[in-house]
Amino acid sequence: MATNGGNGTRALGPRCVALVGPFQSGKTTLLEAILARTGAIARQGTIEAGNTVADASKEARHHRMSVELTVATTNFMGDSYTFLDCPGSVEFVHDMRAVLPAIDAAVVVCEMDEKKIPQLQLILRELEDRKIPHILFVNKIDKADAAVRDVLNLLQPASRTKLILRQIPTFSGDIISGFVDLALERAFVYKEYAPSQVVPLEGDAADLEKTARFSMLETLADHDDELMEQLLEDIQPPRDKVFDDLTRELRDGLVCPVLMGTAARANGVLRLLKALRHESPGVAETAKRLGVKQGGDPVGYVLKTLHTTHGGKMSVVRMLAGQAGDGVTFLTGDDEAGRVAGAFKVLGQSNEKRGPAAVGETVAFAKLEKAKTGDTLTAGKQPHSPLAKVAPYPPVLAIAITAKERKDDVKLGQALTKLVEEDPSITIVHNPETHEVVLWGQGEMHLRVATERLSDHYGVAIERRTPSVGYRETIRKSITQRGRHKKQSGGHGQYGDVVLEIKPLPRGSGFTFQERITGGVVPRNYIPSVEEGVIDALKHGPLGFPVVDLGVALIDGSYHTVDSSDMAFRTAGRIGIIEGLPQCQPVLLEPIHLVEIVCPNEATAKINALMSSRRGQILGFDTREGWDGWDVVRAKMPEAEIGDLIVEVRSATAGAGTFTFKFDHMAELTGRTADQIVAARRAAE
Ligand SMILES: Nc1nc2c(ncn2[C@@H]2O[C@H](COP(=O)(O)OP(=O)(O)OP(=O)(O)O)[C@@H](O)[C@H]2O)c(=O)[nH]1
Ligand SMILES: [Mg+2]
Repeated sequence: MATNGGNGTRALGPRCVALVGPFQSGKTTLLEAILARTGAIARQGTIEAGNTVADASKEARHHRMSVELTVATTNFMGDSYTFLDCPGSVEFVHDMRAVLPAIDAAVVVCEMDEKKIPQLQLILRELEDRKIPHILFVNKIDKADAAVRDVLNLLQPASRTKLILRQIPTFSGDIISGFVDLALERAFVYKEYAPSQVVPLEGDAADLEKTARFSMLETLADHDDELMEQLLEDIQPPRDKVFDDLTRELRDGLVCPVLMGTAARANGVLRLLKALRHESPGVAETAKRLGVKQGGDPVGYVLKTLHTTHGGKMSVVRMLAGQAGDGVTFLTGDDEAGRVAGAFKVLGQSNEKRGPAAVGETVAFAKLEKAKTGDTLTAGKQPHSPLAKVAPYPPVLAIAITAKERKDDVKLGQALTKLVEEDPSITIVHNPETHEVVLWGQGEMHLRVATERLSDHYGVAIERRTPSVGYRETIRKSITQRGRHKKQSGGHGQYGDVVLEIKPLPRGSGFTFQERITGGVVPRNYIPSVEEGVIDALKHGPLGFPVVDLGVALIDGSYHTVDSSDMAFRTAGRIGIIEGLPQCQPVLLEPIHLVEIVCPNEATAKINALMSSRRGQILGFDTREGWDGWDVVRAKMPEAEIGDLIVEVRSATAGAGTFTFKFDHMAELTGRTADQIVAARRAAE
């Protein structure tokens, strides 16, 4: 570790820093400001002009939001920094979660907006759980008012880690025109697209600074007895000591510093970069946190997988030990991940071929055919134990898709494989019953972007539908039914004759078949064919759905020595069911799931009402364990109502609520809803 002019111990080596934060807080704009400030780009682009380095995909530009991770490497004061601009939308949160294990620090971009506090809380929890040092950057200060003085009171409830205000705003009239850095004890005025200018600290600002600085020091002193004594004895602590404490307590996760600025004008960006440079940890600490040893085989972690149009598959990898480049063969788990065919420096969508990546660097490796996001790679003989496991959240919304043109079926299959490789929070399920390909994802926008990508990026136009609900039908009455198949047309005839006893069985029994033939009225060898015919007919009951929970017994019948055949008895069995079931009072069955919704507790009443309005049977609610201010609501709910539930859950909870569900039982459904379902099924057929 080198020291830097007394400003604490500065970490060495290339850094990897994620920009995270609630939806639309200004992360992509901040990246733009950082890249402009550090000279990676000549001019700062804007979201509105559609010319930012991040969000360069057609989908991101179109929706004016980040829909995937953007990687950008730049240099600041002689060190290499890779910034990872993460999407803020909860629907794309997996791209953020997947990078967290291997980063040195995160900048949490947020706003002075009460409505975004629950989302901020979710993000801070992820960082706290993974012990990632993080700095809050309160953005859009250009729009803030005097309430900004109260920023800690607004933000602290979202953080379990103690927040520590590092800067206070200064005003000219009602407008925030600059800030005082409480550690440096220096006042600055903002300059548009240029470093802030130092001005004398005087007047009101000087008084406010004293108070704010004291409370910053008090927080630091919670973890430093010496500082505590100095404060009690009214001794001014040396500036170096303050910086040392800020650095240590940030790295140890004891505090979370709060800075502020206006990304759109690059205000406050230089101070943020300096805080990262001097105070945030580097790869040595990160490797230690992950248990990666230095001096042995090269080790890397896959942050993201991309399928680029020209370069093919690219794996964005943070090197945590050793160096690796072109020609290196990596292992992942017990398998070979592939051989690197080119190492690239990444700046948004542009790649620049480069030499081997040193420890700490974040680069894209081409053609690691078997590497997946989240994999731990090693260039040694033995696989490295996985550094982290980031399972995507269970999906909450589904659409059924088909290629618009049949000829694209194979292409669609290949594209889906790549889509899931790029975004593991998408799941593909083939429904054998309906032959649907069902795409499961994290929300409406997530699925929309996935389908846009299929057509724009992979060239497969698709059609989308609401996926079918797994309805079934059953019967409520027993009958005995004859099924006869007799055909006498010229030469060889067909003859099969069966008597079936059909009776309802308890819910969940499925289907049973018995034979109670006496005296060989139906010869043994034909009985399996009768059963086949019955099973075949049960695939499509009188209401149009598979029939379950019934027992069928073959009790009587007759045969013909010449005309009887397997085929004829199969048909007889089918006829028996087709003619019998309508008389058995068929009834629709719908799947009911056990749903668990988690939400901030101010939304619990709304969630309860929402569940009831969707035919949900509320089982109760509890406080969510380990989550202050959150509840979990449990209910039983028909599958049909879960379809787009997430949309309303999110709107009732400022985007923070979500749910999981699992199949519970099948329940009878009668009345108007049932009639509509049956009519729709008929129409579809
Ligand atoms: N007034 C003001 N607007 C800003 C500032 N930074 C960003 N914006 C605007 O806020 C909106 C969102 O900015 P983005 O940079 O896309 O925010 P983001 O956090 O990357 O958004 P997602 O990635 O979709 O979560 C855009 O309209 C920006 O122009 C700022 O400092 N001041
Ligand atoms: Mg963004």
